[in-house]
Order: sequence, then structure tokens, then C-alpha cells
Amino acid sequence: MASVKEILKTTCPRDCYDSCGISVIKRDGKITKVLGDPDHYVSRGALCGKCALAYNGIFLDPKARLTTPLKRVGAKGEGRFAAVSWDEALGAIAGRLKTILATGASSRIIHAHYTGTCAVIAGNFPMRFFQRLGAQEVEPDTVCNMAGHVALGYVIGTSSTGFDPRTAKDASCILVWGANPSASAPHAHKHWLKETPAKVIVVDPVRHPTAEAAHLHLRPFPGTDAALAFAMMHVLRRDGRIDRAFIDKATIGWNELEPKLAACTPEWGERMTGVPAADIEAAARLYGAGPALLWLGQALQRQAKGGNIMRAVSLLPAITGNYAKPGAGLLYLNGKRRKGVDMAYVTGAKLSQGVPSFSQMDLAARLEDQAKSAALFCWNINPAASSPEQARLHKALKRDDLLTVAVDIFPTDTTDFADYVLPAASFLEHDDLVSGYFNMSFSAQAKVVEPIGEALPNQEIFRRLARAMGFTEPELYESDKAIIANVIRQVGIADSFDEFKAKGTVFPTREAVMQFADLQFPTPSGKIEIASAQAEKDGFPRVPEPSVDAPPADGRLRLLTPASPWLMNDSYANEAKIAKQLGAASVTLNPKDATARGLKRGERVRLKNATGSLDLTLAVDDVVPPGIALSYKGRWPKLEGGTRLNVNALNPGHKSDMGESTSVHGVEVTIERAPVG
Ligand SMILES: Nc1nc2c(c(=O)[nH]1)N[C@H]1C(S)=C(S)[C@@H](COP(=O)(O)OP(=O)(O)OC[C@H]3O[C@@H](n4cnc5c(=O)[nH]c(N)nc54)[C@H](O)[C@@H]3O)O[C@H]1N2
Ligand SMILES: Nc1nc2c(c(=O)[nH]1)N[C@H]1C(S)=C(S)[C@@H](COP(=O)(O)OP(=O)(O)OC[C@H]3O[C@@H](n4cnc5c(=O)[nH]c(N)nc54)[C@H](O)[C@@H]3O)O[C@H]1N2
Ligand code: SF4
Ligand SMILES: [Mo]
Repeated sequence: MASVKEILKTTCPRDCYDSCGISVIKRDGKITKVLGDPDHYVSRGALCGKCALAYNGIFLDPKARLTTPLKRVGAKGEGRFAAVSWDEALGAIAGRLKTILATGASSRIIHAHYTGTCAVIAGNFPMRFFQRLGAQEVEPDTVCNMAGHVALGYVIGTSSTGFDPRTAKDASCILVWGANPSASAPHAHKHWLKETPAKVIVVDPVRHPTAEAAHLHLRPFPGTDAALAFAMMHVLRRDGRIDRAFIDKATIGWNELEPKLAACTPEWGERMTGVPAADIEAAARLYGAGPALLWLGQALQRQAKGGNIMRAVSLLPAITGNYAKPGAGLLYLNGKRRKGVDMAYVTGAKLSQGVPSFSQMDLAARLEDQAKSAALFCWNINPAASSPEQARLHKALKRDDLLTVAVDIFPTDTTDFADYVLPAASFLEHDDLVSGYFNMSFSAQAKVVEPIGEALPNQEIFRRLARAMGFTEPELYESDKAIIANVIRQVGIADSFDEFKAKGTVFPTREAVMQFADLQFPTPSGKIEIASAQAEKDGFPRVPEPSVDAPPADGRLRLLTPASPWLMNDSYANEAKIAKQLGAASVTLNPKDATARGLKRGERVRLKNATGSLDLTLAVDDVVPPGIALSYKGRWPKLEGGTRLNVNALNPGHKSDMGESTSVHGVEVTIERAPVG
């Protein structure tokens, strides 16, 4: 009998700029291959290397996945569990929650979540349950990009209305500032940046493949970008490249900024940032020729003064009139609301009991405090790998009286600390919707196979837990079908999910959407606020400052731990083929720094600071400039042997200037040969 072949379209919901279209090939009802959709404008027939391996490996492998609810039988952190039924697990969890609620302190129930899946429902519906419960949320963006959100809020009133990348065809310059698309947006690197007629400038201390391919690469020392932006603005002003008519019409506060620019000469910029004055001039010339796009990477604001940096850099389009015309604008993210999704509806905002969230930088301390924490839920997140103060956090997670529930698709370090582990269905196993956060795309995530074992989509898990709690609000039980129908209607892109699935991906408009076409900005003044009274009220300077971080002293190096091309945040380290690609956990130093310390490639070295210590294998390469140590985030502590820690063992969790946000690229370490044995 001839076998039956089916090809099904779906979408990758990872926390990635690309939002690739996927083709799933099935034979006789079984998945034989997960591929990039050849018809999709981003993936063009190829997934990134990591997802090509993971989606055809661990995602389909019942031995790698969590397949049943589990109850802890070993010590916390040991990862010894017994399988239990859904009823037993949810009944026991509900019982413990009711006991906590009876004390009247629902805020002692903490829930941490992030972007394991960015799909509209699986990434947000569980919020309805936690809002109803009155649980306290660990503010998810504080581990990633909160400082940037706050900063852009001051300047343009929003951080999630970016340029439409389709307008790159009209740009003469694209400035990629503090992002590494070759790792974090592989298709934008491979296609978007290659196909644009624009000259590409990359601003990044590290010479990664996107920087290598760029027309111009500026390498400021981390945390000095505000000064670099000021030096560029000095040149733009000096050379008559600012747009005074635009400044008059669309901004306030130029008169407060302009006097500050006088001293910020390219030579001053070179002293402050390490970027040669001639390169600062060249970058200003290219950007000033316009129209120009500015891509603000998430890394840019992971600094002690990350908010000030974002404010400073985001003034470039304001003073050059790079808005409201083709080929112009800036982008941090394009949010779901931009596509028309009513996020208050999706997250059940009306169920909120007004419990404030707290910073993930404070998670370890919070979990040490019995008065403030009685239960912890982790869903779509692996904080035992991704959060700062890793050793301290692991110790806090061992607290026996802390009810810990982890919902994941794989057995991670975080699930190892849980009392109950709940198996989530993967994106291949349920219907959902995906909103691109770079492109203006909106896509269908289609169920292509039944969930593995007893796994359930996040949303179904929290519907069942709501039932076990005896909650009665209908929002807690709304079906996927109803939510999908409502959101499709809000976005206005198709009449039915079936019609949408057949299309796969749609754009709200045929042509590129022009950013702030009407020059109305959602700030208090309705204009771009070069000077912000709101910022001043919140304790910041009215205009950003041309300041830089003090350089590391006493032989310390700045440790950068950005996205790895082979890992997806803290996912995929458990895929054998990826582990092989990665090899041993390493740190890369510039040859000068290695020689100065008498260290050779391949040696074991010890990274240390007041927070912790970690042994890694040394790589030596001048892609990394002097003064910097580069090691990628995302390895699983428990797979690292020995101390069972990753780079976050060295992260003190210091907060940046705005939004109580991470300053993870501001960490400093010493490096020496690791003791033998
Ligand atoms: N040192 C250092 N640390 C960092 C960073 C850094 O640059 N350096 N970056 C930070 C940033 S930007 C971020 S965003 C965070 C990310 O940190 P995390 O959010 O902890 O990382 P993810 O790998 O995205 O974790 C998501 C978890 O969700 C699971 N998952 C996937 N799909 C589903 C699903 O459908 N349901 C459920 N329940 N689970 C699912 C995955 O298996 C994974 O274990 O890390 C931060 N940590
Ligand atoms: N493959 C892969 N893709 C991912 C992720 C992943 O883990 N793996 N994570 C996803 C997530 S959650 C996020 S938030 C994004 C993050 O992706 P990006 O926005 O690209 O951020 P990072 O990976 O943290 O760092 C990018 C670059 O910023 C540089 N950098 C660090 N500090 C500074 C500085 O002070 N100034 C300047 N100019 N540059 C600096 C680093 O050298 C690095 O090359 O990627 C997403 N995509
Ligand atoms: S992680 Fe990004 S590059 Fe990889 S398949 Fe998903 S959307 Fe595409
Ligand atoms: Mo992130």
C-alpha cells in the first residue's frame, strides 16, 4: 500500500526575531521531518541550525520529554520523581494553594514565567489563573529588556512600535546597535541584511559574523554607547545633517540637548568609547545621509546605565528626521498590540487583584524569605539556568516548605527543584497564534500531532487547575477555539482559523507600515521627548547624559554572555547533536589578555568575582577585543558536571538604572588558570 504523505504548515513560536514558517512532513500520520516552509518569506525552506536539530530530535523524543505529571520523591534538586495522575497532581497543588490563601496572603504565591513559547495563548493564558489567584508575578522583562522599555517610553512613548522591516528596501543605512543577528535573528542576518541596498553599520564590541559582513563595524567598550551616540550627534550637528524643521515640528527639548553636544567631539568620543574618531565620523556620515533605520538590540540596555544608553541612542532618528518616511525609523520590538491583539483580554487583566510584580533580580532573596514566599510556579521559564545569583537561587529553591511547581516540556534544572512537575505539550501539539516581534507578521501555529504521553498545552493545564481550585470565572475556562476566533477578529486577518492555517502567515498591510506616519507620539506632549519631564519626575535627568561606565579595574575583565547561535536561551542544551556542536563550555579572550595572564587556548581557566566562580575552557580569538571575556548563555547547569553551574553563577543580578532590569552584560570577573584536580 502506498504511504500517505501530508505537508502541514505551522510557525516557530520561540523567543526569536525571525518567527519562521515551518513545514511538517508526515507519513502515515507520523512526523518524518520538520523543515523551514519553502514558501515562507523568512524561513525560505530552512530553519536555523538549532531548531532543525531540536525539532527533529528532542521535541519528538518521548525519552527526552516530560510525558506525565511527576511528584518529587528525592531531595529538592536531585530530580527523582514518581509518575502521578493529573488528578492527583492538580488536587494536591490546589490543596496546598488553598491553605496558603486561607492565611490571607495570596502574594506569597509567586509565579515566574517568560518566553519558552511566545505563542499568544500558551504564552499568556495562564496569566488569567494567576491574576484570579492574586499571585505575585516576577516581572518577566526584568531579566531581559525592561530598561529599554522604560527608556523608549520616555522618548517616543512606546517601545513596541518599531519600523516595519519591509521598508529596508528604501533605506540608505541600517544601524544595528547592540544586537547580534547572526545568532539571535539568523534569517534577518542571512537574508534581510544581505538583500537591503542600505549600507549596514554594526555597533558591537564583538566581531560576530553580522559585524564581519557589515560595511562599517564600530567596537565601543560595553556600557559606553551613550557617549558614542553623543559623538555621532555632535558630527551630525556640525555637518548640518540634522533636520531642524522636523525637530521643531515633532520634538521637544532640543534646546536642552544641543548645548551638551558641543563638547562631544569625535576625539572625545574616541577617548570615551575606544572607537576611532574617523569611524565615528564615517558612521555619522552614513547615518546622516538617510533615510536610515536604527535597530536597537536588547543587549544594548543590559548595562548599569542601560536606560540612559537607550535614551541617548534613540535620539538619532529624532534629530535627523528619520520617522514618517520610507526607509526610516527605529526598532526595539513590534508588539502584539501593534497587530491589533487585545492583550488585556488575552491575559485576563480584569481578573487582576492588583498585586504588584517584582524584579527577577530579587528572586533569590525573595525565595529565602518565608514571610514573602510560600509557593513558586515556573512556567515557560527555566530560572535555575537563566536567573542571576545562581548558587544562591539553587540553595533557596531547596527550601522544603516552598511549594514549587514547574511546567515545562523538558526535565530542566528548574523542574529538578520542583515538588510537582507538569508536562507541557509542545508547539507542534496544539493550535495557537504567533505574532512576529521583528516583522509585522501574524501567523498560525497549527496542531500537527497529538501531544506526547499525557502532556497538555499550558492553557489546558491552568484550566484544569482553576477547576481544582473551584474557581468560577468563565474567563478561566475559555476554549482555545473561542480565543483564537476572537483574536483573529481583533487582528482582522481571516474569517476562520482554517482559512488562516492555510495561509500560514499574513501581514496586516500589503505595503510596509510607516512608523509614526502622523507624527503623533504617545508621550505626554504628543511629541518626541528629547527632554522628558516624566523622566525627571521619576528621578532621572531631563535629557540623557553622555556618560560611560568606569572601566574595570584591578585586572578584571567585562564578561559578556550573549545569545549562542546553537542554543535558544536556556533551551536545547539537552539535544545531543547540539551538545556536540557546542563542545565544552568555554570563554573567549583576546590574544593580548590571554598572553598577559600566561594562559593558552584549551586550558581550564577559573572566572571569579564576589558572586561566584566558574571553570571554563579557554578559547583565544581577536573577535573579542581586549578587556572582554565572552561566554554564551544557555547551558544547563546540571549537564555541566562538577559544580552544576553556568555563567549565571557569576551574575550578581545588579539592577540597571531603569525598570529594575538586568545589567548582565556589565558583570566583571577575574580570570586565572584553574587549579589542577
Ligand atoms: N547570563 C545571561 N543570562 C541571561 C541572559 C543573558 O544574556 N546572559 N539573557 C536573559 C534573557 S534575554 C532571557 S529572555 C532569559 C530567558 O530565560 P528563560 O525564560 O529561562 O529561557 P528559555 O529557554 O526561553 O526558557 C523557557 C523554558 O520554557 C520551556 N518551554 C518551551 N516551550 C514551552 C511550552 O510550550 N510550555 C512550557 N510550560 N514550557 C515551555 C523550555 O523548555 C525552557 O525550559 O534569560 C536571561 N538570562
Ligand atoms: N540563537 C539564539 N537566538 C536568540 C536567543 C538565544 O538565546 N539564542 N535569545 C532571544 C532573546 S530572549 C533575546 S532577548 C535576543 C537577544 O539578542 P540580542 O539583542 O542580539 O542580544 P545579546 O545576544 O544579549 O547580545 C548581542 C550583542 O550585543 C553585544 N553587546 C553586549 N554589550 C554591549 C554594549 O554595551 N554595547 C553594544 N553596542 N553591544 C553590546 C554583544 O557583544 C553581542 O554580540 O535574542 C533572541 N534570539
Ligand atoms: S528559533 Fe528563530 S530562526 Fe530558529 S526556527 Fe525559530 S524562528 Fe526560525
Ligand atoms: Mo530575552
